[in-house]
Amino acid sequence: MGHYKSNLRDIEFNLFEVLGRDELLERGQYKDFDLDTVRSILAEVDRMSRNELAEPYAEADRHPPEYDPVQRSVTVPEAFKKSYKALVDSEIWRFAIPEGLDGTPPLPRSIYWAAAEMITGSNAAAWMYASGPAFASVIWSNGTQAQKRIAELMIERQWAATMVLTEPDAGSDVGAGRTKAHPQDDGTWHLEGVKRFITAGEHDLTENIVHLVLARPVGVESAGGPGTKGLSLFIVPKYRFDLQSGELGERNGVYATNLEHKMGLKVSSTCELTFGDGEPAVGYLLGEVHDGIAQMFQVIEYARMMVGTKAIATLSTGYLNALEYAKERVQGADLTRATDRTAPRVTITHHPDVRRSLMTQKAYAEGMRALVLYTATMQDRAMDAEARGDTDELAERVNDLLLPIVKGYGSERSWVLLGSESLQTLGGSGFLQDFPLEQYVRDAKIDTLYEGTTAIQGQDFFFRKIVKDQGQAIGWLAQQIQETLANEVGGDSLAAERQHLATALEDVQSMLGTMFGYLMSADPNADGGDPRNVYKVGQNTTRLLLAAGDIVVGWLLLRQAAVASEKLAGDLKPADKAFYEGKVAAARFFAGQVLPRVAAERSIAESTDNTLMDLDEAAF
Ligand code: ST9
Ligand code: FAD
Repeated sequence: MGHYKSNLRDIEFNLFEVLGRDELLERGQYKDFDLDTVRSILAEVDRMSRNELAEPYAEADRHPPEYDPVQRSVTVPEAFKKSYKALVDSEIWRFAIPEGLDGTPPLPRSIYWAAAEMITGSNAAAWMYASGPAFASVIWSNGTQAQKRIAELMIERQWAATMVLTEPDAGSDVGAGRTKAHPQDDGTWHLEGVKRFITAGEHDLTENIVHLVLARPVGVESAGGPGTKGLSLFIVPKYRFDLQSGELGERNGVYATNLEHKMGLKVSSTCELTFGDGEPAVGYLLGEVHDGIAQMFQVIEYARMMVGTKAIATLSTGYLNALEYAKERVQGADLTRATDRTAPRVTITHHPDVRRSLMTQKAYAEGMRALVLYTATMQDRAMDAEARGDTDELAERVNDLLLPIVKGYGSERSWVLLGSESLQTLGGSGFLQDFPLEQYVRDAKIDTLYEGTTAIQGQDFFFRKIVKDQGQAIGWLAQQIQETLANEVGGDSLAAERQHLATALEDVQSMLGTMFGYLMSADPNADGGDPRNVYKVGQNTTRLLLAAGDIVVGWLLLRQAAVASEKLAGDLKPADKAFYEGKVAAARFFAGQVLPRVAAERSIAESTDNTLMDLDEAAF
């Protein structure tokens, strides 16, 4: 058995007992899937994740990919290759691509992300290397007729793919990118520049790698201007190929010129890629339109959901590993007999502080799983509307609103809790490589960084998903929470928890009001407006993101507790009884011990001034 401990029971509870995903099956576009089939898919993913995918986790960390500077190639460890092959052979990727591209009939996205949790929790790097088909679907839906053939070849020949934005001077600020694209007479483009930190930029898992590269076209009217809007998206393969047969031709002029040495997630190769140094790096403009940043955001939105899911999955397995250890580890006497030297020693689960820690981990891990799956239900709605030839604008807006919470809040809470609580539960043993916790901490840290740092998620949440959206999505979400409160979901026994949620919701709404106030007072056209007041907003965007995440998680845990309470009134098997009692306990704990902290965040937001910004840099 590998390191990974899944929680299929809780995944199914979310999907079928709380979110009603079974009701979507066997009808409409999902007519090909019934509940038994879906359960068996999840069971198989669970089995594969705990076995083949989890197996090389430590070994691939200790023997990471190697770079050959002469060949400019990267070799991935053999043990990992087996895992990668198992994942590709499982054909789970077919669920993410359109039927026209040889995908399966549509499966609700919520089921897909439930499966993704287990795969990213057991071996996230394998999931990333195996993302070629998902990338192909972006080329398929945006590409010209000829480019659709590229997408087909990517599937037929199982090519890998990458997303290529970052440059040494353009990280968060993608619009600062300087990589250029020169138009050629034959309709192709030659790319020139250096990109860095490219995940799976080079490896020996597939015969070809298709890079999706943002670059600035040169000498083209109405394209190539400053910032992100001047970027276009190019398909740049490692090897050129015959467009019909896919047979590989000459090597294209894109090379890995470095492999990074990282803190964690080491088996995922992170490369510097140099384009057009000596040989032309030939690319094709995606869809023959200069709309690069919007096209790339189709990939980014998916990747942000994936990164949040990965982080939360890691916290879940971290918690379950910590729990197993805590149930075995005997240390100290029960606190009621602490002064009695003859008192029997107990397992650490008897200590109040260990219980506090375990319940903190459980509540967050399960609450954030609910956050991922609830967000996925918005994708289900959007996909359903699309199948009817319609759009569900509200579902799309709410999905957009929740994405920075899944990614930003999910990764921050997971990474911090993995270190401060999960690893801590094991005491000194947690610091050793005998257990997976230290690797979890190292591997999960990246989730707060790539796909937009937490600061970027916070700004996206406030400026784009709330202000630019004119509060439509957040207003709807707040209304859903209000309805839970007004309908007294969970009855008398959860009244205190509802009160905590109501207070915290008010606190977040008040924070939001305060921040709107700062923003309006930054308008130079307003009476007494001072543009520097936008700094007061900037000091609070991450705070708001984290507080909003706590509200959504608190709300979803409460809804879970209400379902569990109803079940507890019936006749249950012991395992189910324990499960539902755990659900109620997690919701109570989160409401009582986490949500009250939102009041402090509100107070900090309200008292923000600009002294921090006025401080001379030398004083730091
Ligand atoms: C990275 C990869 O870190 C790490 C892991 C790799 C894993 C690989 C595996 C993943 C598999 C993926 C497979 C693909 C599958 C796809 C399946 C699909 C079904 N939402 O605000 P503005 C757009 S990669 C949507 O003015 P600035 C929008 O078009 C590196 N769109 O921004 C907008 O125009 P408009 C990741 C958004 O000030 C335009 O951008 N790097 C959103 O010019 C301009 O917007 C980062 O993530 C959004 N939320 O630029 C960079 N936001 O307004 C982080 C913007 O007219 N930095 N657009 O609609 C940022 O995000 C910055 O805020 C910035 C700022 C670059 C957007
Ligand atoms: P910077 O942008 O320099 O940020 C430094 C600090 O300043 C951060 O704390 C940030 O939050 C803060 N900051 C920056 N700007 C602002 C602002 N406007 N407001 C507030 N705070 C700000 N990129 C790809 O294109 N493709 C990939 O496949 C890919 N994979 C990656 C894999 C790994 C392992 C790593 C480490 C990175 C990867 N990246 C990839 C790049 C990644 O997306 C960037 O590292 C990330 O977007 C941050 O950019 P940066 O590192 O340049 O940090």
